[in-house]
Amino acid sequence: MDAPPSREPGGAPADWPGWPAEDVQRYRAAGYWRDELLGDIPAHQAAERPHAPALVDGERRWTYAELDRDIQALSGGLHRLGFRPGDRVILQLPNKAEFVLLWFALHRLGAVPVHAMPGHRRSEIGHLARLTEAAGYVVPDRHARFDHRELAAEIRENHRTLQRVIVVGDPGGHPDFIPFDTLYGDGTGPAAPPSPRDPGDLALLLLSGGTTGTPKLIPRTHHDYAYNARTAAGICRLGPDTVYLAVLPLAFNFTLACPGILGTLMSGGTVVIAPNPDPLTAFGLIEREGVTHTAVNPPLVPYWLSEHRAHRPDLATLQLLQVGAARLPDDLARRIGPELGCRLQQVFGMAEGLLNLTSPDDPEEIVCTTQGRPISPADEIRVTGPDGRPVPDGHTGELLTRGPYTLRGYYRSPGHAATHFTDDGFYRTGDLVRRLPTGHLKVVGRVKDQINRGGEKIDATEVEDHLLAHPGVLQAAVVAVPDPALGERSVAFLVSDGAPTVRGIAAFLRDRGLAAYKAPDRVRLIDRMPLTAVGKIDKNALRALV
Ligand code: OOB
Repeated sequence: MDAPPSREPGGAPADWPGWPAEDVQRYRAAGYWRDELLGDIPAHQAAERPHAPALVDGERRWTYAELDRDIQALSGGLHRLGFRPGDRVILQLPNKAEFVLLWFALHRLGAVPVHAMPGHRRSEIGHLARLTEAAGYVVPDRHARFDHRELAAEIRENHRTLQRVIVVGDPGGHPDFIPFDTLYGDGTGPAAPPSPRDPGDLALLLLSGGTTGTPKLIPRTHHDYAYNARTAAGICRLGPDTVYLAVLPLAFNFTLACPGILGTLMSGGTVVIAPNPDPLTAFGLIEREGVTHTAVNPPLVPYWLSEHRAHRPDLATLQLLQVGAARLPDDLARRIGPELGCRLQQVFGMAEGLLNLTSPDDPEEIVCTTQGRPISPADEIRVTGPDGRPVPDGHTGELLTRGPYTLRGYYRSPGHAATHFTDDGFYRTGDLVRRLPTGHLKVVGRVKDQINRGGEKIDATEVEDHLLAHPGVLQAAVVAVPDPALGERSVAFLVSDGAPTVRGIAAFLRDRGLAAYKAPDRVRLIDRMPLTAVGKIDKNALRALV
């Protein structure tokens, strides 16, 4: 049976299954797990290289000593507000330095950041608040023409445990919301008492792309997350000279730890934050800051190539462009090196753990046509056919995995154990892959009921459940269809006694508090749903209609 890894309030053993005791021992003995606490990373670097540049956001800059000082002060402020070790705190911030500062300050205190994306709304945040019994919620004042304070007020109203709202910016008409800047105090107050956390404890909660209607939470420990970031940093050869540009959302596991922000800071390098994913913004920052590494998703690649052609920026410092989160077409992959003058690295990862990277040493053909191979020698891979038996290399099957940074079960969700995990602890990724004899994986499809809209994952069941609440909708099915720009788009097939439009449906889903990116791109009305032999909605038949 799984050994409980934690006795802390944030990671009570009943909340999530950890790794079995023999695996814990094995991962520690092999040196994968090194008893690191994520909150200690800035302090370690501040001792080693206090004056080296750590973080850049626009005109604001922090050396490691300054970063560590600010994190200490913030942790003291959080403690004075009443946050305690093990408390879960929902962090919903756009790409700003405050995300990094607060993330580490929460760790210093021993609190657990719960990652929300900037686009999440009442439905998603309410679910996070309920499931985690979060003690706090951190929001920007306004972002992307949305007033997050209004949402925060509504969430707090409906969730007893969630009393403290921290606003980065202007708290507006909410006098009891806490302005971020006041957390520093006068800068001389004591830091939070040393965190009593164990590296095996719950460190953060990531939101899964989901396939079962309600978004699931992924427990990540200090041990496994630090290992994830450190190993990826090694493969990408990060060091003190690395300048990493964070283009994708900071809350995304890819940007944070693959190797991203954590891998860079663990290596003594500099993190530069891009306020938006616009290629011209990125080019400007690459030139100004001498960026060496960055990461984007496949839909951004054509924009990078065309803007590069049009503006001819000087990208001489850029060594590696990581592309992942959705399938990068081979032909697009082949253009990156010659046109941008940097190396491509394909990244096939998942919030649940397993991370695959192509290596700077891989032949060009492998880099352009595979999604990499597992970063750890302890990653166990199975590729299985519909009968659950392993298929030979080169054949398509579902990817199953187990290892030192892949979860053994979701947070507070024992009911999902049987569907998402095998009896011996392998996670069923729902991805269809082919494995080459070299161990590299090609992602060729998926068995999970999900739409990958340019890297943003949409759980079909979650959207269908909301659609069925529409008074005019009798039956609903959401499917992915190929799209030249995003890779995939979502189409909702509806049996309806009205004539709902894309806009009408989007407004309806928005009123229900669903993130806007989950609204179907197209709506098709049909007379009746095609059914399979066992009476389930036949999504293959629906896809064939498009
Ligand atoms: C990343 O994480 P998630 O949790 O948003 O999504 C994971 C899923 C995978 O199971 C797979 O279906 C898909 O996204 N995916 C890819 C892919 N990378 C992810 N499908 C095809 N090709 C790829 N290169 O998306 C994520 C996490 C860490 C690093 C990078 C991506």
